[in-house]
Amino acid sequence: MSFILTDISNHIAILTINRPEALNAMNNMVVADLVSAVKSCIDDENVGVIILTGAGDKAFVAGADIKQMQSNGPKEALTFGQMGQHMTLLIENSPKPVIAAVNGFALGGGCEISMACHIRVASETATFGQPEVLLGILPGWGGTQRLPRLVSLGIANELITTGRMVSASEAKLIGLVNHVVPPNELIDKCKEIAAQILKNGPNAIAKSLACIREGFGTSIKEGLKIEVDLFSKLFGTEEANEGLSAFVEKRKPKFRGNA
Ligand code: DAK
Repeated sequence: MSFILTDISNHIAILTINRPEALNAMNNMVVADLVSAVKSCIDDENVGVIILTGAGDKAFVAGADIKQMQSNGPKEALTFGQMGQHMTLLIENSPKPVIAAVNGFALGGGCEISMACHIRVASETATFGQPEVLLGILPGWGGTQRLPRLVSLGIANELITTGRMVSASEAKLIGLVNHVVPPNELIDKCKEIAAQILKNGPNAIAKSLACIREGFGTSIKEGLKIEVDLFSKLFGTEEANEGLSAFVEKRKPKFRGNA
């Protein structure tokens, strides 16, 4: 049995991390199951957008499994760290947008998973934090790298060195999340964003994400090179022909099935 529940409809895959009794804490098996579920969605032509959430109403993911880590030596920690980094890179590099529906605690590895997603929508009850230093460790699934890129250096320095948790409204204020909504509207809000995305060309979406990801942090000159390269590659494709012709013919483009 997998720790990840998968529900696919209307080209949207909802992946639910299902270990509510431990606030969806990530052990080796949960990480492996999430990797496999995300890979299946990436390979599934019927999926255009992935929504990632946690089971229950308390937690998105309360972090890596502290009970498992307690018995880890450096060798096991290295394997676990590499598995986690592979998981977060798989999400970040997904050609299909991944939306984090943060329904409660997103702490440590949980905050890091949400930051690897392309878009974050939080329930009003969500809480974010990188409390690793309280445990004598540090954020090891990309927190030290992605948090400063999302919220600025000074705020990341404070949040990581104090381990202070922030509410959903503060997360919105510092740019950590895109939207904050009441708990019962969380999945609908994510689906609404997904539906808007699904109207657009899948290849254009994938290449846009690649430009943003690969250009970010490089010089503007390097970033523009990446952009013009991927931009020009879209021309002559069936998808761009359809989008451009639809405009000229004053009709809606049809990029995928009946979406
Ligand atoms: N791991 C394991 N179990 C957890 C857990 C976690 N992270 N968080 C909660 N649980 C379990 C609790 O132990 C409890 O289980 P039982 O005692 O009932 O068996 C159950 O979930 C319910 O939790 P609480 O009873 O504590 O619930 P409360 O509402 O009172 O408190 C809380 C909720 C979220 C404030 C509290 O549970 C809490 O502080 N949890 C820990 C949060 C945390 O510190 N998260 C960061 C973990 S460190 C690595 C790279 C990355 C990482 C590790 C290695 N390498 C490169 C090697 C990542 C590290 C982390 O994420």
